Amino acid sequence: DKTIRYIAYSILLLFPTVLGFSCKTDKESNSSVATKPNIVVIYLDDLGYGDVGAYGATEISTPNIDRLANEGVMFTDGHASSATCTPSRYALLTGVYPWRNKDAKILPGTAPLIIDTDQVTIPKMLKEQGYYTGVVGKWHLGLGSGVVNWNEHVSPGPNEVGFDYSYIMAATQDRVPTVYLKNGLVEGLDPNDPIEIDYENNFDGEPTGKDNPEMLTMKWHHGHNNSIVNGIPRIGFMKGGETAKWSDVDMADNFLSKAQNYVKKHKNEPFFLYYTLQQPHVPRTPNPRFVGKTDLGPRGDVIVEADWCIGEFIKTLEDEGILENTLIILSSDNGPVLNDGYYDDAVERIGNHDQNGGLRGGKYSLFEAGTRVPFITYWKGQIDPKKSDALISHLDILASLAKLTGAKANSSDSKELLNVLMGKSEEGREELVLEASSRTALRKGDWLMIPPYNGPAIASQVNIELGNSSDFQLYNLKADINQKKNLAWSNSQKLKEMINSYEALAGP
Ligand code: NG6
Ligand code: CA
Repeated sequence: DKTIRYIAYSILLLFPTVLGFSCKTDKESNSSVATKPNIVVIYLDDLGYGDVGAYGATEISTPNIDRLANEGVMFTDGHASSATCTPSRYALLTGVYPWRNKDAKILPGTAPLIIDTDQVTIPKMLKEQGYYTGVVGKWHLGLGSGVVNWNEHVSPGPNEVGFDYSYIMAATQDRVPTVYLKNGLVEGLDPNDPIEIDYENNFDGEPTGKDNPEMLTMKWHHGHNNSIVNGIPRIGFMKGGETAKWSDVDMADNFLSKAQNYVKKHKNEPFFLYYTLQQPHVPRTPNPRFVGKTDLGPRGDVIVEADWCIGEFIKTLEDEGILENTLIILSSDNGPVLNDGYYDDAVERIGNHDQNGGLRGGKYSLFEAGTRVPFITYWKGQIDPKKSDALISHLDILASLAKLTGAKANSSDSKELLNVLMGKSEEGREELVLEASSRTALRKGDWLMIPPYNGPAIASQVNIELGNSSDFQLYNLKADINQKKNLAWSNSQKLKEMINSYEALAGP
């Protein structure tokens, strides 16, 4: 009788599981049924196509990103909208091509917010579907609407474009102000030591990287010779705010713990988290725990650090019992660069590492390495492991998440590709306009067309081919992924077709 009770009890215990399982099968057979899993976008800064083990890196070990890639959908043709940060982040959050917005360019730390507070954004859309929404990490989409007073509540910013919670650095790690803002307020600010920021003129008597090399722990190569914070010369001038200044070597741990706390606090409601890591953007400042983890110097070490953070973050989802109910999308805002303005051995110690993964160009470039980045979707129990060659852009995340959660999104630039994100289809985009520093190019099928652009073929300081040429360029990426053979004149029919499509999409 004890045994019978035990069996009955077990059946009772099992029942919800069985129910849950049959629900799931239902869901799978009818993809139009909206669900509300947690959604996390993990966004790295300047991580290259070849910087991740799963994408071919052998000199940097990234087991945690590899796990997501190997157990989720690993896209081989996934693109950031642009080859620099601000426009890519604008496109990701709004689903709108950034070249439609003249302000979507690399922003100084004093730039106003470039997302309209009336505009649709992923967090706004998800909020309407009952999500709690948060951003932790790099912002770089501007703050305020004119001159920002950093000693008061800074607004509009992330909280005005859909985020319930924000914990951010305003711009980049190499730009002032070098402080964190929590929900619009500078964290740890002493009101008796107010912050002043200027991107043109220094404040009287303040040292600079240019004039005070003796104070530097990291040397500047180009740009980056204004105010000195923690021995590192930055872009822009800053005075005051001593107690609020961040510690560079603790930034990764700090963002991680904020992301973990966010998950713990909101695990019982559907949540959206936009977790934007600062690595491997300059200045590369690995925590001492990670120094020497690779033979590549700080650039390699901070990638290992970022991978560790991602592993810890996933562990938190696991420990809180919500990994199976969380869709993770991981990517990078633009392609890689070695020397981006500091001497940090990235070039000297590159050895056998290929940050581009064989692609031409890099950050700032219209060639493939500018925008083709690691792009992974992972959802334990819902997404089956797969390598997908579908063409997909960060632009498409908005419309796809709308479909997933039952929201309405009428952005024509953002294509609804939920089945592609879920690994159920390889029918990605037919065409995509790529952008690099306001220049655009057209991808269509296997073809890429770059119109003629003035300007240097190579950005000499960063040593990256930009894609500029006085001629049209036409590449067949299927036959020539390295973009070695310009077919513009040998295939004039194709060129004409591409020019027509380009003009229809992105022309004046
Ligand atoms: C450039 C900086 C570069 C980096 C980039 C923004 C100089 C000379 N170079 O202007 O170091 O900060 O802006 O990178 O200042 S991004 O990933 O945020 O787009
Ligand atoms: Ca970037």
